Amino acid sequence: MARHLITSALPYINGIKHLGNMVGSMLPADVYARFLRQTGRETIYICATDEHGTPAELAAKEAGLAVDAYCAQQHDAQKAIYQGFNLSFDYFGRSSSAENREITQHFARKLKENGFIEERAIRQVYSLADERFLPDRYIVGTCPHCGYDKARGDQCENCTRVLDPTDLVDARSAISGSSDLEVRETKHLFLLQSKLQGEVEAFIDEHGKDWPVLASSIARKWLTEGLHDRAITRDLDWGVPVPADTWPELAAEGKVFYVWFDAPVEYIGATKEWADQAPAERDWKSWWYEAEDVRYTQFMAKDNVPFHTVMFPATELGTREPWKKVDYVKAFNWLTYYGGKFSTSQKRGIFTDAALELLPADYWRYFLMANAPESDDTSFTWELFAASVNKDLADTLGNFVNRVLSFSRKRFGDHVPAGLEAGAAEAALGEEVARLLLEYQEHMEALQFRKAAQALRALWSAGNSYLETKAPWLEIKTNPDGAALTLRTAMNLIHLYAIVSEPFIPASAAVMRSAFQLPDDNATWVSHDEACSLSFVPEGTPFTVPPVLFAKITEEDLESYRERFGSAEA
Ligand code: B3M
Ligand code: ZN
Repeated sequence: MARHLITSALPYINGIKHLGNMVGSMLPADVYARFLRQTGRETIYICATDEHGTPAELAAKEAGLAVDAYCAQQHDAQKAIYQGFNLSFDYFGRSSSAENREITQHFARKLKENGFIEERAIRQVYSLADERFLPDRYIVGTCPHCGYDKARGDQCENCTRVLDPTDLVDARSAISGSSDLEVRETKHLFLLQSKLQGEVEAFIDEHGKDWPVLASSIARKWLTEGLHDRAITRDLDWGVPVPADTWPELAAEGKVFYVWFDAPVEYIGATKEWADQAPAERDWKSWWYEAEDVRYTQFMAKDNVPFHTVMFPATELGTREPWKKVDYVKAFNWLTYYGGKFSTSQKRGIFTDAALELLPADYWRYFLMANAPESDDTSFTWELFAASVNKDLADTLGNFVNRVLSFSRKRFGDHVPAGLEAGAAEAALGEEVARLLLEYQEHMEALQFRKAAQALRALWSAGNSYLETKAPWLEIKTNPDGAALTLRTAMNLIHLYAIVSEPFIPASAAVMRSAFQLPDDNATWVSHDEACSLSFVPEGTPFTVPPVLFAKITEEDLESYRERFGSAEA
């Protein structure tokens, strides 16, 4: 049986992520990892903060901190939020780790040995006042197209045109403001992707055919445009240094690798960080090197697809070593906020820290996954969110659990009642539940999360329909043993829900599960037969009534959310 390796795109270090980042990478990876573990597959889920590059340097500067201190602080802040969302990483690492430095440098050496990296001289802007070369983003000036006076050297934020630093009028350094700039020649390392075009194409032909169209079409588009050789070093203080044993001159000049060169390598680096915590039990290399029995699934938003399907595979292929390459790329469209972009810089939309302050993680997890932007963008609105939480979580699931347990306790005490043997209605219910469970599993195996959520919802609804039909609150008057059977059956459903809902709503699932004091509740998943017979919670099992699982979102709540976060009208 295959072992499963799962990674989600590494959240960039420069600040707290928004819900769009969450649903486009980490959350679906977590749901999938939980499902695989529950269904008995050996699985590791690895992620990390992506810490290098100019945006990290700039954000640190703005925060008035040294960049390493800034990254350490932001890493901890992000990690705490992901714990709050119940993301079950096996390891959440840092791309600035020693492990990543070592492996990234190894990759670069191998690429050079095999003729896929070469030094080239390029002309770049040098700031005499700052005594350093300036990356494009560190140069600001007036846009030649629209006249905006804070345009950056790579792009004008105002008219969105892509720029070259030499296009700017009155160019100056973003660090010191000095306009004492000159163009100098400097050497950089280039990854000769053009030489690897054919091999990457063959890789996509072989693996990409099973991927969602979103992922494979982006990969093919890039290949059709042709792979260009790419500068993979930068003049920054912060990054993986170019190894001095291989490029002494560039190392002496303080060059570091470009962030997109070392970031994907951190998937491997973080796996090594994980293993380094318990070297006796964990073998990072077995997951990545000659790992034929590993199935590797990546999660990411669509803008990250080219780097993962083309650039990183090219890097891996060029080492001429048997590094594990991605088997399946699950890519996502955008989550929008009332149809507009979530924006970190403009603080538009809902950020993950604010979301957790407002409501428990399960509300977000369920809503986001049930509405995941799989085949299209999803527009977040508070109205849709409230409707979905109130109807599915509060009315359908939460209410079922509470109603069944409190009614049974009231009439039969705090043990699962005995009553009649299961009859025709229970047999029909069992069959229906088994069928829906199979559907649910199939969608999860196929990483079709919206459909999986639909099937899960249908499972919850099946319980409600059964309860409405049997109406134990009436049955009790004429046929108490029949009412007891109904409640016992419903309690079995609650236990089943506790198990199968866990990937989506792990905290609530744990509460449901702990309602019954079963002698050995080590069930990981529900088998077909168990679903049919609905008899894992035997009569006489003690139970407690948990507090209300999901509170409804009221009109007043809605008002205050819209006011605080803005909405369509705002
Ligand atoms: N950090 C995603 C981003 O910031 C980027 C992903 C790296 S995955 C190796 O858009
Ligand atoms: Zn402009």
